[in-house]
Amino acid sequence: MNAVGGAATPTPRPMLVGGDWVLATSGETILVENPANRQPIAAVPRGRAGDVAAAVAAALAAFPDWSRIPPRERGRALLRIADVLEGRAEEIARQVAMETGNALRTQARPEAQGLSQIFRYFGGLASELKGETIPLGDHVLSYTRREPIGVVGAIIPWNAPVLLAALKIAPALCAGNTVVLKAAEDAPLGVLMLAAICQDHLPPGVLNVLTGTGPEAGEPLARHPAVRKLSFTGSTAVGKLIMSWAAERIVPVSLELGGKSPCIVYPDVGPEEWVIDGIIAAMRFTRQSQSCTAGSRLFLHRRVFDSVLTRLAAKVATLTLGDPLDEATDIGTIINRKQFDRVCGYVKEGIGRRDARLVVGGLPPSEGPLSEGYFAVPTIFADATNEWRLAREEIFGPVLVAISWDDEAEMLRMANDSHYGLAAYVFTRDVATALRTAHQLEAGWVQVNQAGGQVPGHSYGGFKQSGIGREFSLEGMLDSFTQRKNVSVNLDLPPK
Ligand code: TXE
Repeated sequence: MNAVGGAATPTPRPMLVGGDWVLATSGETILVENPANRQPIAAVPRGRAGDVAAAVAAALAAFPDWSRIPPRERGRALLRIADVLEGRAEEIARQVAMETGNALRTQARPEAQGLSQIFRYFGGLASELKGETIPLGDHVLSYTRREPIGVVGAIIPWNAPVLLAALKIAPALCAGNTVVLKAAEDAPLGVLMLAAICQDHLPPGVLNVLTGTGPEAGEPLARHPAVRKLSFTGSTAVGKLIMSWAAERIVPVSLELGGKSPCIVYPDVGPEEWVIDGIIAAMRFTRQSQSCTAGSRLFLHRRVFDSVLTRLAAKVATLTLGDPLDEATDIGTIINRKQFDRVCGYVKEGIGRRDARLVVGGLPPSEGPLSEGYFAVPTIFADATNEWRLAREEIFGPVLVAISWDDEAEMLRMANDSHYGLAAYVFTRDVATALRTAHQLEAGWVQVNQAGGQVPGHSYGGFKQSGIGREFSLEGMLDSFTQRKNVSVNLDLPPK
């Protein structure tokens, strides 16, 4: 987000409330900037409490009918949406690349292509919204039903905007809830495209998508008394606020928050190409490491420390930064000025430490084409300790710290010494070592000898302050978006 729109702002792209495409009641707008050149690309409505109230009222009105539609019919609506998303993935990808600065080839396109998979996966799970029978004897029928919760308030960030929107919309709707989703102010455009595609296949009010800032639109949504479930992805700081508001009226909350994930390399694998590629993928360098699952603490065994770092630095230096829409670009830009300054601050701090060794990268170029956008250079500091601020705080930018180890127990202690517990990566050819390590790591999502993204079916979510609840999975839909009701029927009535 850049500024409040004035006379010269582009015509705003409206938001979705009750099946209608509307502007903010105040008429105010927010400019969306292309972070690769800092030029405005669009304006969106600056929603506030009144707009939130209208969206929640529409979702509430749509709930009785939508929740009573047989689940498989709701599932079929999601499957129809999936078919359209498949055909329009490229259009969405280009929009996401322009507003987020994520490179089209490496990030925005795979993200947009994943949307149809998510809608298909959850659409197909409609038949799994089933309950249990409890064996209490022939005279009683006791069973549970999975019922929708009501109006879901969903708030998402900008780092993978359409994917994160889909992960809330598809399971919530399949389970019979209605949704009010607030897009992130920095990346609302792809989400509005997704909303338009969904709206063509849904009754009015079932899905409502608002644009606006966190305090002005997010907070009124999270605090609205008619919202019966909160699902949030974003920073741990805002996650805590969301949870406190949920506590005020006892509504269930799912939180997908930050991370500072360990990436562990055992000495039986060294600077082999697949390991180097795995570390780069785990660090999500091609998304400027703006990922909650970034493996941003690299624990290299002392025996392979130098050899892995040398190969890693050489490979990282070959990655191409540039225009996100250029097919040759591997790495795009940081989302906005605030995040860019933050990332640069951490790089400066590393450079300023006498005990830190800069292996590759550094501060962004101050001249040339890259200086026109928020381009941060992939950076690695070696000889780090787990106590450094760079090793403890989520940087959300391409700054990796490498820590050497030789005692497994001590390495695991350090890996777990974080208030986060989202992802972890382990590289070793020894299966027993891999599984022993995976089982001891305090992380909700462990990858061994691979570092790809989540896929539908993974049970994904965090331990500790990385969050509560799971996404991407059947259990994510059932636990996050349904509530159980037990019904017990006495079958043994006395004769009349
Ligand atoms: O996140 P925010 P920001 C982390 C990462 C990053 C930091 C800041 O460390 O550096 O958070 O990013 C809405 N009430 N992650 O500032 O503020 C906001 O409008 C209600 C990790 O972008 O959490 C947006 O829609 N809502 C992360 C969403 O919350 C509020 C992804 C996320 O914004 C609000 C993003 C409020 N008071 C950042 N304030 C991940 N888990 O992947 C903001 N919002």
